[in-house]
Amino acid sequence: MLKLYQFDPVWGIPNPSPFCMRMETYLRMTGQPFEVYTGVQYLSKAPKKKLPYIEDNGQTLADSALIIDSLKATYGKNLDDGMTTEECAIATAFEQLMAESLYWTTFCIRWREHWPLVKDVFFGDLPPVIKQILPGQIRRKTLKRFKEQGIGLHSPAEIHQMGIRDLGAIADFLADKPFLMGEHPRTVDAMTYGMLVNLIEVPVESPVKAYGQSRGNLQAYCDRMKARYYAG
Ligand SMILES: N[C@@H](CCC(=O)N[C@@H](CS)C(=O)NCC(=O)O)C(=O)O
Repeated sequence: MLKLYQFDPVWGIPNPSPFCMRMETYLRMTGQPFEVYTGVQYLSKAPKKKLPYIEDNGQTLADSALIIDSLKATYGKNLDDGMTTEECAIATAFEQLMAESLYWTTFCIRWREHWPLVKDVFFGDLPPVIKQILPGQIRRKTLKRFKEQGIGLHSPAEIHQMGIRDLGAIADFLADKPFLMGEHPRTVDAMTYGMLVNLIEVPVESPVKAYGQSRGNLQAYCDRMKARYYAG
């Protein structure tokens, strides 16, 4: 059976990583049977040193988007059947907005502005001596990466402004549709749900979260996805 490796769930949501949540949600959406293995220890075994990754039929695959492409090719189940070329292009653009823009905003807010919370949630279980050293080292590396990527060069206010712009685009496009592309849940909904939950349903306060919560259709969308794919 397909094995999914991801972080431990925290904060009462399926996963604190939008990409792990995207992967799990996609598998639930397709009805593919899978087993979940959770823990930060899987990072060192991950082929690209990031989670999620999967093992399936003797193959190890990394990167949620590439895994989804591969599963579509292997199992032939495509949630996007029937979408027009234009709809597919829009869905891809939204996936990239979330994966390449909103994701970085979210993580910058967590790691830069809410470090005590992040430290406690992600590293709270470490043995005392390691807890003194390791989290600080990881944070320094992470902040360096944010700067190299570009997002870390901006002020908190600028980052909030960018996050609100991205969230606003999602809320405006979703409007009163049940799913991002309309009546039917599509692949893009796996990323959308993973990203939105990680912004508006976590105890990480910011103007971006407040804005997301003020757009009622986003919360209603999360409730709909939860009821459909995570009930029971
Ligand atoms: N493009 C990758 C991104 C995965 C990713 O960035 N995972 C983060 C958590 S959200 C991670 O494993 N970070 C650990 C690290 O960079 O050390 C995907 O879609 O799977």
